[in-house]
Amino acid sequence: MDSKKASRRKFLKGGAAAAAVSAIQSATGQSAIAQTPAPAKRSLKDEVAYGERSPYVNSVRIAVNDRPSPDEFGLTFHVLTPLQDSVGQITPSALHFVGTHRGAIVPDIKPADYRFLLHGMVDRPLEFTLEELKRFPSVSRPHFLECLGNKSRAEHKTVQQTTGLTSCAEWTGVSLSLLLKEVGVQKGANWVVSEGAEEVKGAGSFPLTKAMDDCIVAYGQNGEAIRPQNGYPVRLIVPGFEGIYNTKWLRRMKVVDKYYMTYNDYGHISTDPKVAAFNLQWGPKSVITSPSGGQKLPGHGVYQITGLAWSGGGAVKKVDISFDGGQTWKEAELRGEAHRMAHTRFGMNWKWDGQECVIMSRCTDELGQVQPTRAQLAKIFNQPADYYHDHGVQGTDNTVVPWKIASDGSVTNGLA
Ligand SMILES: Nc1nc2c(c(=O)[nH]1)N[C@H]1C(S)=C(S)[C@@H](COP(=O)(O)O)O[C@H]1N2
Ligand SMILES: [Mo]
Repeated sequence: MDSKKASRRKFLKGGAAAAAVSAIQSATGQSAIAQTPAPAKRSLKDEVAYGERSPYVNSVRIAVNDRPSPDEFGLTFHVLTPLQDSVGQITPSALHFVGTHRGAIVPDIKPADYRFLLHGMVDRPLEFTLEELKRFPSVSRPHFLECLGNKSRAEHKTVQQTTGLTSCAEWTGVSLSLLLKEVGVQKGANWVVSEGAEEVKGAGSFPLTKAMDDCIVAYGQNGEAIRPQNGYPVRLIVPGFEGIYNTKWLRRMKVVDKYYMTYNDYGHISTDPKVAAFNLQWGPKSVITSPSGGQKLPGHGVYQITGLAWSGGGAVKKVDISFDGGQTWKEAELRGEAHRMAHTRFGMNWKWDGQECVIMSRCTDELGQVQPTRAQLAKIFNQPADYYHDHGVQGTDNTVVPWKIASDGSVTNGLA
């Protein structure tokens, strides 16, 4: 079947927009990963009470299948967001990635029993109920979360596997700084340690300057209560920092003079300056979500290259796209509001000529930080250019992910 001809016919018949739409539909339809779940039969009463997505929409999370499971939820290490199907900038709560690890089961916390204790080097330690937290003025902001484990590797087939441990939701709650003012932070305090309610507690330390800056003690996610897997009823949001600091099922925060080396802090807070530079806060990062690995372009013609960009350092300033392995770059359009520490949609109109090529995106944030390629990172650390192919990236991996488009339109991992 001559797909080039077919695509040209469509192009002539329906115009550029129709051709692009049909190309993308067929591209996502060929995703090797998404499985159609049997549409659940719900009663009309349930449908009226709480809406359900169309049975024709079958985008699903998948397990990280290359790491053994220590826990009971999902029987997997972490659960990946289907970025290949994403539109816009917000991840639906049901598709938000989930960090499930270290023996944690999803705690069942009754809202009436919930308490948050704020203590340590403070004048008046206080315990808040959920209702009390809701009596403070609320803030609502979109922020991305990203797990340190979000590292692309050559053997990953899809963008869900290379990059699916990041999501972006609108979080609603109380400014942590307001609660800290309420308890009165004492002189000499420099760090906070926060703790979750489950057995392994998910405790972690981060600097008081961050706690006083823009953190949210959140009870809302995308306009409703936080989902149990994401920390119901209350979690911490530490914008731009590694996922692990965003303590779910938040039970306690202690204001302290220096970091505690908790179980979680090992491997995250580092005294080695080379590694420390790549921890705590995410650098500028982006990935092309379509076309991406596992998809197939049905023929040459007009497409949208689209993806997501974000940075722990603030707002996305610009995104560039390269078609020649990173030698030359062309600025993409931002196709949504660039919020600070939030996924930002970018796109570019693109006419594929049917030739083999490698496409990749590069984010620049409001601080002027530029997302590196793996070769550039290797140069900084004085390693051979292909070092990270075998070793992976230490610390937070914000390196460029290339997609290779073959002349038959199939898209594969350019790191391979
Ligand atoms: N209490 C608690 N909080 C936790 C964790 C945990 O295991 N327990 N995991 C952390 C890690 S490693 C990550 S990446 C994020 C994931 O948040 P999400 O599951 O809502 O995506 O939660 C963090 N908060
Ligand atoms: Mo994580």
